[in-house]
Amino acid sequence: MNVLITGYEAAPFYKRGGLGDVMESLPKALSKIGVDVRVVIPYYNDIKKKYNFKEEGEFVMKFESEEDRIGVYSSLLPQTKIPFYFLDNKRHKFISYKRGRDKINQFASFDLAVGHFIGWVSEHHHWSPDLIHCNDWHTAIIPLILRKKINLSIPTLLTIHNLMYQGVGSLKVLDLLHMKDEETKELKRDKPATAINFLGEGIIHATRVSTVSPTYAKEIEQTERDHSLISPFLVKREQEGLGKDRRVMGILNGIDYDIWDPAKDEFAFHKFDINNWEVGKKDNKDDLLKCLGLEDRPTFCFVGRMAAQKGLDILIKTINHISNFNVNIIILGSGTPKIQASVLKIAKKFTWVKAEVVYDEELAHKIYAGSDFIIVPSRYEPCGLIQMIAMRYGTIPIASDTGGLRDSILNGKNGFLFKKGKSIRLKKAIERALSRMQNKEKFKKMVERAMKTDFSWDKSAVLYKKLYEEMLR
Ligand code: NHF
Repeated sequence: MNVLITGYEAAPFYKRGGLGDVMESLPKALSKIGVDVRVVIPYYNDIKKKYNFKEEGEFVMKFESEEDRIGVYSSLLPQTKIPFYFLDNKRHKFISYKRGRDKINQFASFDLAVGHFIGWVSEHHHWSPDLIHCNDWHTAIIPLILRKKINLSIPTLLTIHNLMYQGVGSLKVLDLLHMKDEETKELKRDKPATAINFLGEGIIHATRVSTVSPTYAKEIEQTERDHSLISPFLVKREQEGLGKDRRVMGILNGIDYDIWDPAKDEFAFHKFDINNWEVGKKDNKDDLLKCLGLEDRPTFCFVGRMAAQKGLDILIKTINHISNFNVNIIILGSGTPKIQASVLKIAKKFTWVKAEVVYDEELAHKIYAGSDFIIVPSRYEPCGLIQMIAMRYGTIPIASDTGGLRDSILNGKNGFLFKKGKSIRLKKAIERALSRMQNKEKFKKMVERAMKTDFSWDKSAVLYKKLYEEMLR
């Protein structure tokens, strides 16, 4: 089975978030179980500067009023035989925009390029995909382009990693794609005539839609259906399913145990495993606290993007109410200036709170290895990777009861869940955690259970393979 996976980013070549990790680890795991998988992403200037791959060839496509030349570059994913392709629009370079209108046009052009690339790769590399796996809004109009523009009937899977980002822009982008009016009038119906929602079009046109945890799949179908921008598309998919399986399927992400393994971690102060974790964690904690100038106390951490989704406001509120708890809080991450400023403010207020407002991979490893607990107060969480990583390092998660957090944490067994959005509930969960820590035997069991929980990609890859097979039947 040949599968072409596409999306905005893929580690190790270009990584900005959790999707980047998935686009590296899932192909690896799929390839181990016999799926012939290849990946295609934009050839951003950042990738070009770092790797400067050799050009394999080019093709031409019409976008706007011009003929665009698209260069094809490629490399194998390190330590594998999996080909990764990079497409370069020679007139309008693919840039890693943070936000903005131009992003809509850029990804329309990239998605069109992927459509044409399917022909290029089968002609030049004698490999034709049986199925295209798109990820998030950036590549969500590929199913539409394949059906209405390129005339290719290949099954498509759209995986939603975060429903909040939908790629909403002017409907004019369809003119740039040269999609004739009669082809698009279906899209214009029932919608503000000027807007296109990339993720929404993906939901309507993809053969199957999935997301990154079973609970988030339910949340998309139940909660979002009623009150979000995306609901008309979900309803339309349901009503006009045309024989497609209409449910949003949820497959939990995994983590890459080649990268996240305390026994091999070069960044941690000390390596350890399930057999010597008590000594290992203590040594890591001692060095971590010394390096941050903190006293020896129960230590809670937060690692992640400082975005509204991640619920740092809830954590900050809670911190103000636990100053008599005699604990340490370590916060690591970067993001929106406003959230960063409030994190720095709370760290200034209490000596037992330390904040590092940077993206620092090495320090993240040290924090996972040296903390007792990790707090994950997300307002919503499609899957979440940090709770799984922390568990592997024997660091107990205290997380909002939502999305993939609910699917990966067994409340009271290998972590704690609290009602999302409520600082008072977080405070109570911290109390529960501290009292569990005092009961040495029970706490030991909990840590060992957490370390042993299997979050390997192997399990999830089998589910994806099954889904692909179903789609090809
Ligand atoms: O794990 C990768 C990641 C998820 O919950 C995470 C998120 C973005 O919000 O699937 O995508």
